Formats: sequence, structure tokens, C-alpha cells
Amino acid sequence: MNLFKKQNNFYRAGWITFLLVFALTAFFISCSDQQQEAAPAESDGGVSTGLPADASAIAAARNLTPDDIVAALKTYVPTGQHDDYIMFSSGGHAGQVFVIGLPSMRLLKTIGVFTPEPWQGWGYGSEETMAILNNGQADGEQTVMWGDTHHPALSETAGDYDGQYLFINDKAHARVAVIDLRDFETKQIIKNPIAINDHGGTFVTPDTDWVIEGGQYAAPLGWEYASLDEYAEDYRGMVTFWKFDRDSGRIDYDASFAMELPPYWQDLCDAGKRVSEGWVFCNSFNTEMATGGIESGEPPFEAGASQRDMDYLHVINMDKAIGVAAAGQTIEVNGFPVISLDTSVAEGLLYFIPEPKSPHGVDITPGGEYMVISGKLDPHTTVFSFEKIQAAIADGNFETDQYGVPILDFDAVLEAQIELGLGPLHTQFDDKGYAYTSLFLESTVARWALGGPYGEMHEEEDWSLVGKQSVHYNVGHIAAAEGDTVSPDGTYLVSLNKWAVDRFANVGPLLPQNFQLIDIGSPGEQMQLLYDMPIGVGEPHYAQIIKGDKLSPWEVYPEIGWDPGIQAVNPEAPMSGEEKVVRNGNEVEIWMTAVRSHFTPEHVEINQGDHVIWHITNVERAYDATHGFSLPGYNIQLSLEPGETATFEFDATEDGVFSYYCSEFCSALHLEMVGYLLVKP
Ligand code: K7E
Ligand code: CUA
Repeated sequence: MNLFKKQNNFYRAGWITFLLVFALTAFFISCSDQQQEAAPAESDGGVSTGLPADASAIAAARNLTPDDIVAALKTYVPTGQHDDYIMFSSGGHAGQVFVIGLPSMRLLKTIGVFTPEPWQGWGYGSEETMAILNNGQADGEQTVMWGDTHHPALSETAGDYDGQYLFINDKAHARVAVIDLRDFETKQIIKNPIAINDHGGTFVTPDTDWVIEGGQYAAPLGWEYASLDEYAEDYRGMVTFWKFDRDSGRIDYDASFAMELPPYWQDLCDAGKRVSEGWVFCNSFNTEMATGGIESGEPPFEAGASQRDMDYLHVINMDKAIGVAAAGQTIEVNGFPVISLDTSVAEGLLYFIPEPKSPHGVDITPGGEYMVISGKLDPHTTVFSFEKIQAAIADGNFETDQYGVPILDFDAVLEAQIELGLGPLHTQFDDKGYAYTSLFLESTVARWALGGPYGEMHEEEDWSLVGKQSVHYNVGHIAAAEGDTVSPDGTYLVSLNKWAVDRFANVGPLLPQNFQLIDIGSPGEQMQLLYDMPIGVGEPHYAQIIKGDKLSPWEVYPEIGWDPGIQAVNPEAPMSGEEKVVRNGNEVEIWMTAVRSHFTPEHVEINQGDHVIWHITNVERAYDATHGFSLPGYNIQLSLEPGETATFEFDATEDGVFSYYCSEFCSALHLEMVGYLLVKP
């Protein structure tokens, strides 16, 4: 027994050494060209000195398998080098967006969106950030300080990510945010005026003219009351089309509109592209119109909403709907234009396709030819053909649902059904004619071969399962590199797993989620799991992965006195040499600058009861020379990036001595970057 074990170890060590040498050599050969181009002057001779003698000993001591070694080589990004891809992940009920580099899986940034984020000074007093957050409040008494982000959408030009903007929805409150990728900051939050929840957002049309926000749990439109007994009559679903103005970088609320939908629970949407551009597809569940009530002996939602074998894929002629809305054929809900269900039926804007069963995800192939949907309770993924959908619409001759919406014949529009496994959810695409679908119940990612124009890109039979990769555990969305654009990359795929269970050290009953990086570069059944990234905030849902070189954010703000709220110089911004404190009755206005390592002025003396307006400009031009500004007791925390100006206001209700200090460790004399606010009683 002992002998056998030793032999086995000996055999393994030899195998590891072979593989390590092979892999490292291949790695260095392939990298040395790139490195020479990128940084010829910085070579330290590491390549020419060859392999570290103890590499195989390290691998053996750490019990690394050959696969581990290859995975390590594929994910390691040496110090000072940058990742090839950037992933924007939703932050779930953290209300934020995470920015992660691939293949290293390093967290680069958390962008404050719907939830205040103190490091960025997001929602801690600055006029700019408070105005954006407050714009997302609904009318009424209540203040909302969080969101549930689900689906980030990078802006696109001709169906390809262009690296300019990012959109994301807040499922909890039916809000949409716009993030400018010049400074990675949120610029706008819009509250949907007709719905309390959403889910099918955000998705963009191929040139980002429109941002799609589909609803979820039906309710009377416009936050009205109606009894659940009136569900079929008074409750409604919706989809909203937000007009995006690329020049201003904002959604144009006044040019936007919504469509009333039946009270089925709309789930996810996707915009048509290429051949299907101008159409939008949203699926739904609970076409049973179950209203729950487990406590009164009614079937619970989970059973009531799963009785039928089919739900409805909503097929929306968006181009035509835009014309109908522009012609004013709308009703108003909370002052917002809505195309009524009757108008949609009369104008031929909306069709249904039966889809199996309790679907969760509709994804359009890169060329726009096929709509892929997966019923959570059906082991198949189902593929509809856009061409057949158009033919069926032209044919007429429909059955209708109880609201008069035409239902296309399932068999007439079906292209293929592929048995993948248990609990299929979401689909992404690559450059090899494959699609990838997450299988929640069996914790795998299935790779399958597309047909039609994609058939010649791969060796396998069209519309067939090719291979599976186990993931850990309970995968929700998957994100492939540029995997929902017109030209996916086919390099990496990240599996966004809901449960980590045993994958990481136990950190108490609330565990991180697990992002797993998978190499999908080689065709055939084999994919390789490369890396587990615990993500201890969230919970994330969808993510999008863009090539790193498509992003070109600013290193510092373009000019001193820059106001990120308007992406321009603010004429009120304090400038060096013009710092001052001006009293006007009970109002005190302060113009302050920040530079390493002092604020000017360092003393601010006011009276209790004064109203204070305080401007600060960081006059630095050096890359990364950010200053923080924290004012304890008044809930003020700013992050002032080089060139940035910010303003905050407060009533000096508390007397005392308040040391305001720089909260970013900016310099050797950072601790001295402080001042006193003296509030006289
Ligand atoms: Cu599947 Cu909101 Cu897209 Cu989560 S959703 S998984
Ligand atoms: Cu400025 Cu620390």
C-alpha cells in the first residue's frame, strides 16, 4: 500500500514537472513578443534566465495537478500588467456595480449606483450625488437608500460594445441608472413612473437609441390600489422604452414611453439585432395569473404560477411602437405616455409565442436570427426563428389570449429544441458557433452547437449538446466575453454561481457567491475551469465582459474645477488663490481648495444656526492624487479626484469643534491635511 502510494506520487511529480516545463515554455514564448511590444525598456531579463529551479517542487508541495498549473498560468497577470477584459457585474441588493479584471479576477472598483458608497463620496452630502440619488425617489414621503441591481448593459454601436456608457436596473424599485465610462460614475437615476418593480432591464438596442426596462410582478399601473380579486381586470405588466441621448449622456425622459402588457409576470427581455433589429423579445411566467394566498389555503405562488406547460414569449414590434407613441396614440399614467393593450392589439405591436415552462431568459443569437429561451422547468432549450415568426405574423389566423393578443403557433415558429439538462436559465454565445446555457439545478454550464448560418463554424451536429462544465454551485447567469454582442469573442466565460457552500473558508452562515472563470477558447467538449473568485457582496446577477482596450477613461478630470454632474467646468468652482469665506446674514459660503497636503482655508469659524454652502476643488493634476474630505458629525464624505469640484450644504445645528480631514492617504503629510470647523454656540 505504502509502496503504491509512493510510486503514485513519484509518477505524479514527474507528470507535473513535464507539464509545468511545457506550459511555462509555451507561456513565455507567447508572452515575450507581446511584452517586447508593450514595454521594451522594462525587461528585467526574466525570460532569458529560464525557469525557476524550484517551480516543480512548489507544484508538488502544494499538491497541484497539471490542470491546476495550466489554470494558474492562464489566469496569472504579472504585477504592473493589465487584464485583457473588464467585467461589469451587477451588485444585486448591494445596489452597486462591480468592475472586475479578467483573467485575473481582481476586483478593480465598486461603482456606487443606487446605494450610498462612502469611498467615492457617493451619497454623503455632495450636491451632485444627492441630486442624482434623489431623482430616483418616487413621489411621496418615503426615502429609498438601496437598490437591487440585476442586469448591466454596456452601450453599443452597431451591436458591439463601444465602451462609452453602462446602464443598470434596480429590480426592487423599477429604476434605471446611467453610468458614464469616462469616469465610471453614475450620472442619472430614473424612477419608472408606472411600475414599482422591474426585471427585464436593462437591455439596449444595437445603437443604444433605446434602453429597455421590462416589468415583473404585475400591479395596477402607476402605484394605484386595487384588490387582488380584480387581478385580471386591474393588474398589469409593462415594458418601458427609455430614449437615450448619447450626446448629453442622459436618458431623455420626455421622449420615452411604455407599453401596457397583460398581468403576466414579464421576466427578461432582449433587443433584436441585425436581421431582427427593431423588435424586442420579453418572456413571462405566471400566465396562470395566480395570486397566491398560501395562508388562506390557496395554492402558493410557486405552485400556482407553474400549472401550465406554456408561458408566453412577448414579441414586440418596437419600431412600430415608437411610431405609435410618436403619433400620440397613448394614454397617460402618472403623466407618462403608455400605449394601451387595446392599441397594441389594434396596431399589431404585440404577439405571443407559447414558450415552455416558467422561462427565465431570452437571448438573441449574434446575427439576430434566433431567439433562445429556456424554461426553468423544462430540460430543453427552445429556439425560435425570427424568419418563421415574421411569416407567422404575415399569415394572420391567430388564436388570442383573453386580452386579445395574437398567439403564434408554437410549431410554426420553432427552429429547434435541444435537451440540455435540468433547470436551464440563461444563454451566451461565442465565435465558434456555440451557445452556452446555465443549468441551475444541475450546476453545470452546457455548450451546444447552433445551426443555420452557425452550422459551418463547428464540427458538431447542428442544434446538439456538445459538452458540459461543472460549476459550484447553482449557477444563475453566465457572461461570455462580448457574449451577447454581434461579434462574441469566445475566450472566457464567467459562471455567476449563487451558492459557494464548501468552496471557500467558512466565514459564517452568510457565504460569498462564487464567480468561476472558464476557458472556452478550444472547441469540442472540453472547457476548463480556471479560477474561483469569492464575491462577498451582492448578490450579483448578470455581468457583461468587454475588451479592455475598448475603454478609455480619463486619468484625471480634463480641467481644474470639473463638475462630474455636468461633465464640464463649474463656474462656481474654487480656484487656487481665490479661496475665501463669505458671510451673508445667516448664510456662510466657503470656497476651498485641496492640494497635497493642505486644505485652504484651514480654519472655518461660523455660528450655530448658520446655513453653510461649501465648495471644494482638488487642484491636483497628478494621476491618482485623490483627496477625501470628511466632516464628522454632519454625515459629509467626499472623494475629490484630480481636478474635481464638489459642493455640499448643511445647517450648522450642532455647535462644537469639528476637525475636517482628508480621508485618502494622499502623501507623506496626509495626516496633516486637516482643518478646524469651529461652530460657536
Ligand atoms: Cu437570472 Cu434577475 Cu437575470 Cu438573477 S436574474 S439569475
Ligand atoms: Cu489629501 Cu490625504
